[in-house]
Amino acid sequence: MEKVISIAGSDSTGGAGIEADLKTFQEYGVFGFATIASIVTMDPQAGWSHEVTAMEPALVEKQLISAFAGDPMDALKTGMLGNEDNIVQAAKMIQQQQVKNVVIDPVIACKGTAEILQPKSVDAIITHLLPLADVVTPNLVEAGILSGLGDLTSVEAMKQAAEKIHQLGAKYVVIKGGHRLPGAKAIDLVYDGESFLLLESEKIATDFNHGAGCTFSAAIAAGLAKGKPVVESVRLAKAFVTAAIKEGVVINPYVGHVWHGAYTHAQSRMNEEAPQ
Ligand code: PXL
Repeated sequence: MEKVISIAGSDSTGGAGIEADLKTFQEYGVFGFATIASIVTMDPQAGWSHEVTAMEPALVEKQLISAFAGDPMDALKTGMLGNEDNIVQAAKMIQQQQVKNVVIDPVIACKGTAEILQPKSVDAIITHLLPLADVVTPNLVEAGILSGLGDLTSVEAMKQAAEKIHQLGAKYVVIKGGHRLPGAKAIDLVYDGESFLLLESEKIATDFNHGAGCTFSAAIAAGLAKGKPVVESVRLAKAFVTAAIKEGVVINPYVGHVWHGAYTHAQSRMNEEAPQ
């Protein structure tokens, strides 16, 4: 069975982060491993603002050593790593283990807070992780920060950002235009250093899409682990996350999550009677 590891933050509400990744891996039928690098908490008393608490790098390293004790992983993805040391730690393990199919979700900004990583950590993502990335999956804000181009408001600007980010070492750059890009379509741009591919879908009118970014990159990693080529993995991940957004779930008065089981109709599973 294929094995995939997520090195990311925990979201106790179950929508984003490690929780999203493991649910997605399970839906893809690959075996999910995890290393918790940070814990993201949200405050209902303060407008659901997000706070990131990084785990101790030594504890991150111990988790990684545990996870990598067996046969090689078939894919790896990173998410909210919390600080510079944990970014370096993740990069060290990827290199030591010569991990293939590395998907870097450069989590810098999420909806709850415009920027949740310090500039030093952003530099560390650029220096240590992008050169190891088979695929990097920034949203529009993150692509603007990583490329140094700032606000991206058109497909043309996304293309320029993709070129810059590719120069930083990522083999495939997948920029998620999402709901932020003006216009009726949700446009993702895929760039492999030679040509641009635009993947378009209708924008879905919903506020219940927390976890979409994590789910998308986890789905790409799972597709790669199953031996699918990058572009096919991205296309399948887009279909997977689009279904998950369409069936978003209200969680509390502040947030609604994507439903990771939508694509596979997971809610209709395990309804049979127990064997006698
Ligand atoms: O969407 C970015 C993100 C990543 N990882 C974790 C999160 C969030 C946003 O809330 O909680 C754990």
